Formats: sequence, structure tokens, C-alpha cells
Amino acid sequence: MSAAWVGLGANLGDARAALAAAVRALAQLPGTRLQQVSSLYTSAPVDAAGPDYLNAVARLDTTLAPLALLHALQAIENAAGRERPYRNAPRTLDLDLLLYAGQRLDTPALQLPHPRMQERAFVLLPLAEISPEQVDAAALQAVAGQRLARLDGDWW
Ligand code: PH2
Ligand code: MG
Ligand code: MG
Repeated sequence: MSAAWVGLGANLGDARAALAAAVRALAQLPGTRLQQVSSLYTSAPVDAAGPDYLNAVARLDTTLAPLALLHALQAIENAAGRERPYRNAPRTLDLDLLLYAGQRLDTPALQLPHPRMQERAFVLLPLAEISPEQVDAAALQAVAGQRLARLDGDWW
């Protein structure tokens, strides 16, 4: 089993329902155990236009290899009606593979760690909530100006 961290985001349609359904879909992936899910966060769009996002991070243990996991995440996105009209367009569901067992990878299909995660409060804060050892204090400081709020309560 390998530990993998997935970033979840949505800012179109019923974003909360889409993220909750995505968590349940992650738990159903073959060879995969859902280990932890962060709180839900609202966040201002970063490098993007459109409505505020809902974001969260989940930690999995999985026997799926990184690319197999990526393809499984894309299948869940597609089932949620994900369209890709242009880069960083508003989306019904975005599932990003953030970290996979300390692996580093730089291929056209997949880069690990996720190349932009260190610049994004909507990734680092939920990640720090469930896996503080994965987050650098200096990186957290660097994104402190980004608007983000944690929502209380069970959500999935
Ligand atoms: N995702 C993006 C671009 N900008 N901003 C927020 N707040 N949350 C996101 O999930 C997000 C974003 C590209 O995937
Ligand atoms: Mg993304
Ligand atoms: Mg994505």
C-alpha cells in the first residue's frame, strides 16, 4: 500500500454534493482505503475567475500505481460532468493527485508532487489539517494572504 493525497475542488453547480460524492467514490476505488478527509474550506479562486471554490484534501492508502490512480481520478471527474473549455475554467469537480508516497515524477501526464501545491492555501491548509508532517511552515506563511475559511461540521 502507498499513501496518496488527493486535492478536491469545485465551484460550479452543487459543489458540496459533488465533493461529498467524490469522497465516497474515492473510498470505492479498487485496492484503496480512504484514510482521512479534511474539513471543507471555501476559498477565493486562485489564478482563475468565477465563483468561490469549495476545497478539501483526502488521504488514501492504495495499491494503484500513480498513473492508474490519476486515471481513476479523471474517471470520477468525468462522471461528475467535468468539462475542460479552457485552463482553470470553473469546474463541477477537480481531483488532483498531490503527493504519492514521497515519489517525484516529471512526465507530461503527471508531475509529483503537484507542481503548484506549495503556492495554494486551498491545498496547504486542508493538507496540514490531516497530515501536518507533509506541510512546511514557511510554505504556509507564504500563502497566508489567500482568502480561505474552514467550514465546521461533517460534510461527506
Ligand atoms: N483550482 C484551480 C485554480 N484555482 N482556486 C481555488 N480557490 N480552488 C481551486 O481548487 C482552484 C483554484 C485549478 O485547478
Ligand atoms: Mg486543480
Ligand atoms: Mg485538476
